[in-house]
Amino acid sequence: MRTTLPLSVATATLMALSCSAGGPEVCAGSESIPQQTVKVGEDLGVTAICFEDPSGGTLTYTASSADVSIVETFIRGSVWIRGVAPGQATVTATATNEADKSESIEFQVLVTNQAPEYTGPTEGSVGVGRFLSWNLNDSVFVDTAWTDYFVEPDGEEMTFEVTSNSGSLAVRMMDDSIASFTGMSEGQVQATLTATDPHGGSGSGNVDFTVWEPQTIFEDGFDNESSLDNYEIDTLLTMAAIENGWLELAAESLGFLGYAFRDLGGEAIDWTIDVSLRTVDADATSGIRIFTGHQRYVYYELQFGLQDIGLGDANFVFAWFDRQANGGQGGLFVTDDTWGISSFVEDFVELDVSLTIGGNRAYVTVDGNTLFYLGFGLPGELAAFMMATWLEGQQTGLSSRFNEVRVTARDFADASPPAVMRDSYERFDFGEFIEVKQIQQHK
Ligand SMILES: [Ca+2]
Ligand SMILES: [Ca+2]
Repeated sequence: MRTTLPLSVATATLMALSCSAGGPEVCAGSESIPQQTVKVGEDLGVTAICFEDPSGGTLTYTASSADVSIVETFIRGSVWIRGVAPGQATVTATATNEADKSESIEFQVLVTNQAPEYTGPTEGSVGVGRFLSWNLNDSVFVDTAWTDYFVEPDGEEMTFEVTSNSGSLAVRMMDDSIASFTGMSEGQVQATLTATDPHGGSGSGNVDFTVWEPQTIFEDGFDNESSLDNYEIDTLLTMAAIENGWLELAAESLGFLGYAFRDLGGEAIDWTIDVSLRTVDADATSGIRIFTGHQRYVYYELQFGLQDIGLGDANFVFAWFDRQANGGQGGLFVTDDTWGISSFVEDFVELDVSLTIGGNRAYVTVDGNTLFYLGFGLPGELAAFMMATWLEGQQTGLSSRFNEVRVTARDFADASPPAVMRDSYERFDFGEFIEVKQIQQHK
């Protein structure tokens, strides 16, 4: 009677036959190598591999991976593996003797998946009616250092989700990676951010949000003549008048602004300035300057109306003044995002403009549309502001108009900070800030 060998025995017999005749052999007891487990980026020497040469000669080793996108092999005396991406692949280790005879053995490698981990901020705040957006693929400044929102140890793509445990904070993903948070009503809210990798591994982090009610620091609808008493106006440079609920500012001197300046006598923190404005003359532009009280970044400027800013044509521009630029002469700076031609601004008659700075971001909306949004590390205080008319051509006496202005903020600190601001513009001559400056691209 004929006996049929079990398949495994038959295979082993065949292998032994094909690889005999004086070649290297797998050590007795090492015929089966257990699955090896590594993480992405981890190196592991496969100590279970054992070959011997019956003739006692020297063996050299090689190894290959069936899928180098998952695991790579290399030789460091013996066979080593390195995890490349989560998954499973077969590795073949081969020993060759001096007579060029070889023997191989296969084993499985599992590159384990590591889930994303939340490393971003654990606290946030936003005012009612205001918003924040976080790019979760990006990093964020927390306390004293930059940190990623999420770390993906395997370097894989993540998909994101955001939830909120209260209607006080509306949340949503605006695109693949940008989470937005909008304050709806005062309260303490927990938002949860989750990232998931392609293998379904996920990690979450909770962010405790304070949704605060902005307080009105200053507002003026220009309803009567006495409004003018609220502002410092240089009558050599500016003709100011109030008519039908509008403040009109005509610029009387080339190279200077026509302006109405208001010192708040304190510092607004985490603030928004809302202003509705219009240009009257095509060769004049209209906008606001915000004085920060900071010695170096003295003011921010937001201007509307068609003009050539030196870098190109723009119908809006937001810039900041850096006193240390240009060898100490100071200069105005923009980024790509903060100037240009916007359809929201084109052919405007009256614009409702809102500029918000604080909490490491700055953004502008016009008529409810977001003009730009920036992660922003410059000073977040508002100590004073001016509404202004800029002349673009060679004609003086041109004007723009303002329907109302309102400053709202999370906090208002009176006392010492404005003295710093006073110092910053009095000591260095206030006139420095009412000249028209050339605008530069921030690098
Ligand atoms: Ca992963
Ligand atoms: Ca008005």
